[in-house]
Amino acid sequence: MNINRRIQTLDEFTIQQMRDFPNATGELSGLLRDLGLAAKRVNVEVNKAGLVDILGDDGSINIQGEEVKKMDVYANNQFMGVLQHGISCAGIGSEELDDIVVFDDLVSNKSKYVCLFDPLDGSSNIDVNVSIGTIFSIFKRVSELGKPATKEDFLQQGNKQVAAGYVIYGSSTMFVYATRRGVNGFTLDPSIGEFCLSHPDIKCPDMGKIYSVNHGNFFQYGEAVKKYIIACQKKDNTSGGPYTQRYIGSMVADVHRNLIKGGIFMYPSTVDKHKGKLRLLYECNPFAFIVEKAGGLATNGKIRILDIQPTELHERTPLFIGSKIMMDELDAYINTELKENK
Ligand code: P6P
Repeated sequence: MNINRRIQTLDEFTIQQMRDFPNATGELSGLLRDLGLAAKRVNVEVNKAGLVDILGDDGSINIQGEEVKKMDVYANNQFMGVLQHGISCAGIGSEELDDIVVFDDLVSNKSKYVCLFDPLDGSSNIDVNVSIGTIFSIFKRVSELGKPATKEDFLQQGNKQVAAGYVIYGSSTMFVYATRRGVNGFTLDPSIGEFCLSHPDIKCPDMGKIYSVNHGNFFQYGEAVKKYIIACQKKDNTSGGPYTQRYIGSMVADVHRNLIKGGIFMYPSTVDKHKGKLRLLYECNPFAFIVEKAGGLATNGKIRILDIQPTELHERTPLFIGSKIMMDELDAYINTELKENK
């Protein structure tokens, strides 16, 4: 029977990728499939969040000092659970957990990879039905296989990631991930309960017309950032502006939109948050890896996000990420300020 194989599922795609590398052990494909399974389970609860008692706070405060939403806890447990009971991950780091969790069992200690994730980013938007997401980052271990994973496995530079991705729980639910071979997006087909390849080989347009930043912090930003934001609003700016401002306070939704349409997303340092708000390991590194693989750029205002050497699990960094030409425009303002301040 000739089956029309127009649509590839995530599982089929990861297995196909593995076939292209005969020496592949299948562990990375298995890890991605595990993440896809957890994403489907979280999606079910996110989609009915308004109907069941899973909204609101669970009463605890996480290491970030933020109220933990019940959905945060549920999502964290789903992602940690599938990875802990899988065969492809030696341990995890999570925005919701104070420290890494090393799985330390015979099977997991032989696993080649560790995973960091923000299980449900943008959770403050859960109660008002705004798109939220999961963000993940995968590293090959540097510690000895057969023994428990160590902190060094997690504190690697972002340029060492083997894969990174996100799930966006929005008007549709998408699983987008990047490896060194490129970026591919899969949309959940509820009729078969599978993520299906819908956005093959995603490229970030070199130029866009969208700038995303929290204008409420405008007077807390540095001079170069303020000048660039003003330039984005000016008619006939260098790129035929003004640009359109889009910012919904959910990183996954904001960066996903700009990745597909072109644009720049900024979370600069502020007077109150001199290292910015976003976390390096499980928010900025994965998105920097994805956007760079799609042809865009990502910096902290000085160097590539992927070149930052982490020292702490929950450290934060300023983030500028998006279309190459827009990032170069911003860079010109930053370099001018540096010259003026010399
Ligand atoms: P602000 C959500 O809490 C989050 O971590 C990101 O998803 C989002 O981009 C950012 O914070 C929004 O922060 O300070 O602009 O509300």
